[in-house]
Amino acid sequence: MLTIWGRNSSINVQKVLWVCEELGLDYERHDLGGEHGGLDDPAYRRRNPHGRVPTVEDDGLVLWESHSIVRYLAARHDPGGLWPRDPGERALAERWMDWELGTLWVRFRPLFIALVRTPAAERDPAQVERQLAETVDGFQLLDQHMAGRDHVALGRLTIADIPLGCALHRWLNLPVDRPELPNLQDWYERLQERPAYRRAVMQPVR
Ligand SMILES: N[C@@H](CCC(=O)N[C@@H](CS)C(=O)NCC(=O)O)C(=O)O
Repeated sequence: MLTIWGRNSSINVQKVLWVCEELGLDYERHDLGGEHGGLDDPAYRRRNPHGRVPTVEDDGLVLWESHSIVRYLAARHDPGGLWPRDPGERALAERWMDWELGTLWVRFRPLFIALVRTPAAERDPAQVERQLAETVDGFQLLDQHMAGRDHVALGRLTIADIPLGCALHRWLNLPVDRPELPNLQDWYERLQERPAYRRAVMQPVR
């Protein structure tokens, strides 16, 4: 049985939950982080010295870093599906995971923290404007990429869709003025047809 530690409001936990739901994996989840605390508990730190969520344990294997977990679960349970077998095809999918973590989220996270977790009186409007412009720039790139595509990479749902589909839900539910990004809107509508996406990702944005 797969064990997952992490609150389901966390974008990084949602990536793991979406894969589990998509593949019908049996798992148990323990709330941790955010209002649940527990990240500094010595027992948790022994599993995850980084002290963040998610962490998983699968048959004695302990893993943290959401994208590593997504890769592991997809490779173990869905080779040829979520996990592209061909190294070239896999690289085409993985680059979008890396782009989400290393570029898009780096821009989007500070904006998210400012708008959702910071009281309005404590926000720096000029900074928020800058963060918004950078985030819009990232989602515009993705919108252009999604023109004429049903999925982020290859012709099916793969590991590439997982982080970006999670980020998309946050973006489209953030209390902010957004430009029209029609390809992303279409993609969001298609994602919502997936029960696994609705169950794992479509949590209130907080
Ligand atoms: N790169 C890590 C980041 C993990 C991370 O920062 N998780 C956040 C939640 S999204 C966290 O643990 N925040 C502290 C908390 O929830 O209390 C990953 O992808 O797993």
